[in-house]
Amino acid sequence: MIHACRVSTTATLLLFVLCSVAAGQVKQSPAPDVVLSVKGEVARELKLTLADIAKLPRRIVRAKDHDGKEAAYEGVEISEVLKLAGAPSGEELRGKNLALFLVVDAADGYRAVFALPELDRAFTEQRVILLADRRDGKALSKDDGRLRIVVPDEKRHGRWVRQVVSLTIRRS
Ligand SMILES: Nc1nc2c(c(=O)[nH]1)N[C@H]1C(S)=C(S)[C@@H](COP(=O)(O)O)O[C@H]1N2
Ligand SMILES: [Mo]
Repeated sequence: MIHACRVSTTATLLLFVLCSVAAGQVKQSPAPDVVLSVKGEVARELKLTLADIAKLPRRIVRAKDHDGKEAAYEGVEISEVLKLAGAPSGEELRGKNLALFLVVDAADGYRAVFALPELDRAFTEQRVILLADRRDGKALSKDDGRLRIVVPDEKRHGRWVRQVVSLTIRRS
């Protein structure tokens, strides 16, 4: 009886160890639903899913796309994502921090840069730079990808980065 009990205790322990190892391995592989990495000179590097992004304050802006068509773009301001990552903002954007910039990377290797004050409410009251995930109430097109930058007040569309995959804060 005692012997049987020991065997089952050992088996339970073994099962526990195996399960922990398996769980650890699952944790190590990147979550498949991560759509955006935020990294570089930030307090906390982030890997965000669309659900994480949906929890941030949302905005809708009307803007003309590259074909001259007006549309309602919905998403979150880049500044909100940077705030979540603890990137310097507002009062902290002084001295050496004014040499910080944001690199937006797309899945096709396209990249565009923004200076941090361009994205900061303390510097600019009405300017919106949006990380959009919807257009006219629908998910973005396949070409746009899951996330696209929208800069409503820019007449040229070079910085309207499609298929955004990461935001990196760098120091020049
Ligand atoms: N990922 C990615 N985004 C991009 C580009 C690109 O080549 N790759 N081209 C840019 C340029 S130069 C312009 S003018 C617009 C064109 O927008 P459209 O593809 O919606 O017409 O997308 C911008 N965003
Ligand atoms: Mo362009």
